[in-house]
Order: sequence, then C-alpha cells, then structure tokens
Amino acid sequence: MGEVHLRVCPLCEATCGLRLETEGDRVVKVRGDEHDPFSRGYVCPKGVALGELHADPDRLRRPLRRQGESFVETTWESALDEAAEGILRVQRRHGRDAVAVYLGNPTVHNLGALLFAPPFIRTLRTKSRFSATSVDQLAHHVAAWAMFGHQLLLPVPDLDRTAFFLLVGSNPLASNGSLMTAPDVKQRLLDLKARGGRLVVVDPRRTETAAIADQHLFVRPGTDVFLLAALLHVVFRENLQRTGRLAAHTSGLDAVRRAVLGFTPERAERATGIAAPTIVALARAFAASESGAVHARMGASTQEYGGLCQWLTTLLNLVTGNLDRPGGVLFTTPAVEPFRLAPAGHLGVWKSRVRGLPEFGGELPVSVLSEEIETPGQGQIRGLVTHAGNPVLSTPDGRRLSRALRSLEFFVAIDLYKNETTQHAHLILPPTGALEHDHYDAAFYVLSIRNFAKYSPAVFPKPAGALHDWEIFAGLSQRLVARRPMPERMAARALAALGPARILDLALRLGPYGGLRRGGMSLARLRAEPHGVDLGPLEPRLPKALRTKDGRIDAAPSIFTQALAGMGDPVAAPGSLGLIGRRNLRDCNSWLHNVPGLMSGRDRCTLLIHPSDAGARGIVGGQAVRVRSRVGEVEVRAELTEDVMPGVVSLPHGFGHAGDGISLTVATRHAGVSINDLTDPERVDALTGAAAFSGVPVEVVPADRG
Ligand SMILES: Nc1nc2c(c(=O)[nH]1)N[C@H]1C(S)=C(S)[C@@H](COP(=O)(O)OP(=O)(O)OC[C@H]3O[C@@H](n4cnc5c(=O)[nH]c(N)nc54)[C@H](O)[C@@H]3O)O[C@H]1N2
Ligand SMILES: Nc1nc2c(c(=O)[nH]1)N[C@H]1C(S)=C(S)[C@@H](COP(=O)(O)OP(=O)(O)OC[C@H]3O[C@@H](n4cnc5c(=O)[nH]c(N)nc54)[C@H](O)[C@@H]3O)O[C@H]1N2
Ligand code: SF4
Ligand SMILES: [Mo]
Repeated sequence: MGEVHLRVCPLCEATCGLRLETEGDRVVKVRGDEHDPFSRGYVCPKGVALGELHADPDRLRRPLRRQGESFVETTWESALDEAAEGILRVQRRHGRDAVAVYLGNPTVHNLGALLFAPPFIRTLRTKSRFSATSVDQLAHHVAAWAMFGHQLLLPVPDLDRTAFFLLVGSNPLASNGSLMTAPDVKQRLLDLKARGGRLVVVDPRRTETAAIADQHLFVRPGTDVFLLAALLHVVFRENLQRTGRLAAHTSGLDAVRRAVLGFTPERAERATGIAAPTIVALARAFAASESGAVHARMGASTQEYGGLCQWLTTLLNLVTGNLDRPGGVLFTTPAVEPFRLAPAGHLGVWKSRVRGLPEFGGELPVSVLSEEIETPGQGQIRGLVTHAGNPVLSTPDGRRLSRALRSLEFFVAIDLYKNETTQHAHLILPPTGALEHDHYDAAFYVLSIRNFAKYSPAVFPKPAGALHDWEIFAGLSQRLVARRPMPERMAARALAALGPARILDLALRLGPYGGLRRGGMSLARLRAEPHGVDLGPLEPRLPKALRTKDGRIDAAPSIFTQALAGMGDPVAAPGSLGLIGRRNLRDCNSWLHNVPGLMSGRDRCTLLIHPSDAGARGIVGGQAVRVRSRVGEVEVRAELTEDVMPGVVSLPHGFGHAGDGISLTVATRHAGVSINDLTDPERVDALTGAAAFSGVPVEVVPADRG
C-alpha cells in the first residue's frame, strides 16, 4: 500500500509544495500540492523528477577514498577521521588559510547544511572562504549592506500587487525566479497583465519571459548601468520623483541627483542600443504608474557593473516611491528572522593575496580561487573542502581550476556525485538525498513575495549507515576541535546534540510570529499544517528594519558614487561577439543532467547566434562552430535565431560533462560544453569582485575552418 507525503521541492528558489506518492523506498508519483496556499499545485519538470533523482544509481551512497586514479569505498568513521587529519595536516604545515572552503548553491536549499556549515567554517579558522555567491547574487548583498546596513535586507518585488514590473536580466519562465520566491511565476506574470499591469523585460535575448511581456528591450550585455542611470536621470530632470514618507529617513538623495546628471538618455542609447526616446518614455511610465517594481537579476548582477546596477535599481524603486510599499518592493517578515542567522556584512576589510580583490562578509570572490592555489608563497591554498558545489563547471575558466584542483595536497568534497569537480578529491563524502532528510526554506522565505512558512518532514527514513550533510559537518567539526580547549569542544558537541530540527523550532519560537501565545509559531504548528502556513502579503518595515548606524537609508554610499563617476563609455572589441548564458526549465545549474526524464528531446547545449552574425562568418544553422575567448575554446552546434540581438551569442551554463573521471552515465551522453571554459576570471566587477559573465568577448568560426 502506498503512502502520500507532502513536502517542498528543494531544487530551485520557487519552493513549490509537492505531493509525493511512495511505495516502499520508491517514489511512484509526484504532483503539485494544490492545497499549498502559496504554490497552488504548480510543479515544474524538475520537481516531477525528484523520484528519479532519488533512485539514480550514480548517486553516491558510501564515502569514497581516492586510490591512484580510482576510488574505493570506505567507512564513515575512517572517512571522517581521514578528512579531519588531512585538513589539520595541511594547516599545520602551511598555516590556517592554506585550507579553503567552497559552498555551492544547494547548501542554501538544505536546512541542515545552512545551519551547520557556518560553525564548521569557523572551526577551520580560515580566511580562504568561497561560495557560489560571487558567481551569483553578491552585488545584491553589497548594495543591501551599503544602503540598508544588512546584507540580507533584500527588497522583494510585490509581484501579486504591482502595476508595473520592470525586469532586467532575468528569465523567470526558465529559472522560476530568483531573489523573488514566487512559485508558479508564469501565472503570476499573466495575472499581472490580466489586471491591467505592465511587464517590461530588458534582456539581450528575447527570452520566454520577454515573449509574454508588454515590451521587450534588447540591451547590449553589460551596459544596463547606463540604462538604469538614465532612467534616474529622467526622473530627476523631469521632477518625477516622489520619495514620499521615506525621504525623512534617507540621506544622500542630492548626491544621487548629481551623480546621474551626466547619464543622459542619449549616452545610454549609445551604450545600450536602446533608443533615447524609449528610455524617456519608460522612465515617465514607470514613475507615473500607481505602483511599480524594478527587479534586476543574474544578467544584471554578474557583469562588470553589477554592484552599480543593484544600487541604481534600489534607487529607482526608492525615488519613485515604490520602496517599502505595497505594489512596489518590500522586505519580508519571515518566520525565521535572517538577522539571527547571518551577520550584517563588511567589504574589503581584507583582500585576496594574489590579485587584491575584496572580501565581502568574510568571503573572497571565487574568480581568484585558481590563482590562489597556483601561486606559491605564504597563504597559498593547498587544501580544499567543497560542499554541494561544482566550481569546475560553475566558475570562470573551469579548465584551469580543474588542473589547479589536481595539484592540491588534500581535497575533500561533500557531494552526492562523482562529477567534474569532485573527481579530483581525495575523499568524497556523500550525504543523504533530499527526500531522506527534513527541510525548511530558511533562506528563501526571506526572499518570498508572500510571508510563508512550511516544514517538510523526510519522505524516506535515513538509510542505515548514511549521514546527513549536517552530521558530516558536525562530525568534522568535532574532530577538528578534539585537541582544542574544553569550551570549544563542548560547544561543538552541544550543537550536534541539538540538530537542525530543534534549532529551527527555537528560531521559529523566537521569530516574529513566535512567542508564548497559543498558536504561536513553532515546529509543532508547522507539522500540524503540512500544506504550509500563509502569513500574509509583505508589509512595510521601514525605517524600523534598517540596520545602518544612523538608522537611515544611505542613498549615496561613496563606493557607488565614486565608481559611477569614474565610468567611461563602453568600447566594443572589433569583430568579437558578446557571450551570455541562459537557463532552461529542465536544468538545475550543473547537476540534474543525470536524470533521464529531464534529458529527453533535442540537444539544449547550442550556441544561439543571430543570422546576420552567422552569415557574416559563413555559418549555417546546425553547423559545428568553434567559440574562442581569451582563456579557452569549445566546439558546439550553432542555432540561428533572431531572438538574440546582433553582436550577441548565448550558451547555456552547467553543461560540459566529459571525461573518464566522472560517474554520470546519463549526463555524459548529453555532455555539451561548458560556458565556463570561455568565461574569464580576470573579468570581474571591481567593486564587489563578482564574476562578470555578461558579454565575454568571443570569436566564432566554423569548426572546420578554425
Ligand atoms: N531551470 C533552471 N532554473 C534555475 C536555475 C537553473 O540552472 N535552471 N538556477 C537557479 C539559480 S542558482 C539562479 S541564481 C536563478 C537565476 O535566475 P535568473 O536571474 O532569472 O537567471 P537566468 O534565467 O539566467 O536569466 C538571466 C537573463 O539575463 C540575460 N542577460 C545576460 N546578460 C545580460 C545583461 O548584460 N543585461 C541584461 N539586462 N540581461 C542579461 C540573459 O539573456 C538571461 O535571459 O535561477 C534558478 N533557477
Ligand atoms: N557562466 C555562468 N556561470 C554560472 C552561472 C551562469 O548563469 N553563467 N550561474 C551561477 C549561479 S547563479 C550559481 S548558483 C552557480 C552554481 O554553482 P555551484 O553551486 O558550484 O554548482 P551546482 O551546479 O549548483 O552544483 C551543485 C553540486 O551540489 C551537489 N548537491 C546537490 N544537492 C546536494 C546536497 O543536498 N548536499 C550536498 N552535499 N551536495 C549536493 C550536486 O551533486 C552538485 O555537485 O553557478 C554559477 N555559474
Ligand atoms: S519550480 Fe523550482 S521548486 Fe517548483 S517544482 Fe520546479 S524546481 Fe521545484
Ligand atoms: Mo544561483
């Protein structure tokens, strides 16, 4: 007899409620949970594939130890002992910072890891800390920290109530949304249009999202800063600003007005390719709209001016009166307050050893990881711990990183697969799969378009002899502090004894909906409401929520005004094309290509190129082409389409599953090529250190002529 389980899908930011039917240790059916008040029954193909992922024969179930070029199974006891010994050995020989750590994206989709990775990293006492943040949303944290005083004060678009949604560099119809947790985002966008609202998309490609928009503006990659500054310029020039209630709690607005004086719509036209009158009309329409939200994501965050883009985006929302008001962008009031989980942030308190890029919140940009491993000297990285990350495919110049990883004295990977990155480890420690542990989206309810809370119990019991991510972290931490003073040992033991569920319960009780009153938020309450608890629409929280020293919004942090003042106009490299990435609904960064149900249909890893650019190079549709950048080259099939603007080519990210060292049977059959064999670690946002993926200059030639 089968069983029915309710839980949240842990694969992307949308947090859809699922209804899983199981028989024994098998998932027989996955549907969207129509009684989940937030996701309302929506599910995408990835959610449906969770059962296949769970059953994937390539998913590792036992710790592996490298022996020459192959791996052998070992016991957890000896794997954890060896891992801790390896880490301590490198630190004894070369110093604490010689051991680096990299946290990948799924770390934030896993409550146990989210809670136990930070204390583990503190135990390492290393400054060599990296994560996927610096190839993703770092710009948002820097802007939030500089303007609002806390890196997690991220304004979220009030998608269900806004009258005007201006979306820059994001394709939620493929990604399901980002820094905007909005399950069933397509329907929500269609609802916006149905209630008379307006959707405008700014993107170098006519994406699936652009296709349903009222207006799509092609923008040259990496030039959004000129557009955003020009929109502000028009708002000030035409006296359309109405900062309203928040003006009294904001400093620096005059400096902002002065900062954008030189950013005319005509200058923006030259940089972006968007006609000046179009920019003027957009500024007027947005400012006049009864409400509006500008949201700039991946395409605008991972570019040379990503930090500036996020600052200008928030300013646009602020000066048009849309910050912290219904229909605009607001801060969530999540059941678990993020301020209890994460510190406020700091920027550039130290710099990376080789290139001098700034830390943010204690992390260095991952674009420097290879050089920090390769460059001899005090502080050289000789050991590495990765958790839920695949930086060989996800960070710039992955091939170089792959070679660098091979040179490490010690590398331990906590991961479900032997993939492009973990194949280089000395130890691979595989945790339980998503369905074998409980979950609560502590991170994504901070970014949610409604205040919402839902607890997911494990679907399957933990298999005998398996460990959860948090248990691996706790086991390592306890071993690392074994010879340290008593208080440290006791703290590590006490934390492990608590475990994630009890920590969550405590955080819920201490949170804004907790307290002693009956029905106050607690784990028991969430268990009793398995479809989730809707905590209402977002509500204004300013100025109270501000964490700046003076309790005011800083509209003009000097890091931004100076960077904007120092900006020159973009110069195009003659003959080259600008490379951008893309996502497909059935991908999940680099790691779901081993699930057969997601890989049917035609080859997704193609180079999109405009027919005029193809014609000029003698390229026809379907032809193999060679794409070459400063750092590397790949060979891939060209797909001709007028959906990318002339001068721009697009490759998906997350492919490139070749080589004998990986154990990904299905993914290898759909290997594709890695866009990050072309992206360049030298191209970063100087302000934040984040990778600049947008517009990497590439040459494209027919493969038989290259
Ligand atoms: N199916 C699927 N869903 C995912 C993921 C996945 O891999 N697959 N990954 C998840 C993760 S980790 C994240 S962070 C989110 C990201 O979610 P999104 O932010 O929506 O990211 P993308 O879908 O990559 O959309 C980025 C868009 O920016 C455009 N772009 C590129 N360069 C520029 C530029 O210079 N300016 C402008 N204006 N646009 C530009 C690209 O053409 C692309 O359409 O998606 C999440 N959801
Ligand atoms: N050029 C280019 N590069 C990009 C992007 C882009 O758009 N263009 N997108 C960037 C973005 S937004 C992101 S977030 C990064 C993602 O980059 P990463 O986080 O480095 O890589 P992922 O592809 O998400 O790989 C996740 C890994 O975690 C493992 N895993 C999955 N679940 C778990 C778990 O519960 N526990 C453990 N221990 N392991 C698990 C998987 O097996 C896989 O190895 O890539 C970035 N790189
Ligand atoms: S949209 Fe995201 S959360 Fe929802 S089912 Fe798909 S992968 Fe899972
Ligand atoms: Mo991401």
